[in-house]
Amino acid sequence: MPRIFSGIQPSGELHIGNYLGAVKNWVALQHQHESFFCIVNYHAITIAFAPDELRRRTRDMAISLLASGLDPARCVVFVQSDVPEHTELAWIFNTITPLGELERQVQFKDKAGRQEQVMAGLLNYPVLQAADILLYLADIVPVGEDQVQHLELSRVVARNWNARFSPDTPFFPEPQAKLTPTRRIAGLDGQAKMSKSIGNTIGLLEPPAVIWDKLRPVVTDPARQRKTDAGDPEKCPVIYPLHKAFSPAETVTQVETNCRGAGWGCIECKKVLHANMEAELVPIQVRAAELHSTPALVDDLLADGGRRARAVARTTIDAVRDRMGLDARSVRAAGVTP
Ligand code: AQP
Repeated sequence: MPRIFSGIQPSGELHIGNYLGAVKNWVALQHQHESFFCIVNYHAITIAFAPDELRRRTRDMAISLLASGLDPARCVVFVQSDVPEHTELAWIFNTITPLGELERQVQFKDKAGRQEQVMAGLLNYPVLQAADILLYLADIVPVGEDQVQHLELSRVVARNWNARFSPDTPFFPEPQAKLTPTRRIAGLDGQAKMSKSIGNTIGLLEPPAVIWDKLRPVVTDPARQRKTDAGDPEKCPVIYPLHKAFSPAETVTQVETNCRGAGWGCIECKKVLHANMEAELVPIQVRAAELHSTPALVDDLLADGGRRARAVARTTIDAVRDRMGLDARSVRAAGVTP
């Protein structure tokens, strides 16, 4: 059974871009694969953060993932810092990753441009990501489109390490990205991707009234100045893609007809979307509220996930150390007392 791994940063509230681009896919895939889903708090500290807030957001992220449908009986849900092998493997991979590969990563250039001072951790972010994935020897990585370049780097890392330390039979698989039909959800500004750090998001757990306040002013096809103007759904950057994600196929067809034929105004169209979003999100919000009232249960689930993940990670690291001459056994074999 191919193994899958994916991660999400506890850098803010889980938003519908994360949900549609990644998490919804994880929920479906957990039934078909041995699956590891990680809250990547070591990634989240590559930009400014407050420790107490990070702690709270880590548990909140776990609640959102569990409420979305990740089932610890079917998959491993855990926190990255509970498995120290992630940083150990990342260091090893840093020694075989050319600097130029990191400097040309689009996400690095984008995030670095928004920082006053750029730390080395931001540059090395994709190396840690390669370690996250390869530690579990994962073949498939369900992610949004923004992560495709990082995945390419993970393949380069796997290839470089295999060529050097396991040339006859590749030890690490070269993981493949698995995208959803909603691989890139635009933010409420209609331009940048929806992103926690930009703040152009709709949170998965935001009450329907708040979601409506956010949807109402969202830009639609600029050619539609009045309700009677015909529009083009393809030029509607936020609402039409969200209809495709949340509304049934027959509603999407109605949206297309009523936009092109000026049958519905944009507010009417947004109301239909809002109702369909409410139908999908409210049950998740109810489950999240229940989990919020039992924080000890959530912590126990994460601790158990950490133990299960660590057992797998340990096996990989032992094999890596062995092949690289880093294990105590090889030191002893050379006649040196450690
Ligand atoms: N707008 C998006 N559309 C589709 N997929 C998205 N993802 C993120 N934004 C969108 C996918 O969600 C998963 C988890 O993302 P992450 O939080 O680990 O990192 P990110 O991509 O950097 O997400 P954000 O919201 O933009 O966080 P910040 O602002 O903290 O960096 C990934 O699979 C991602 O592709």
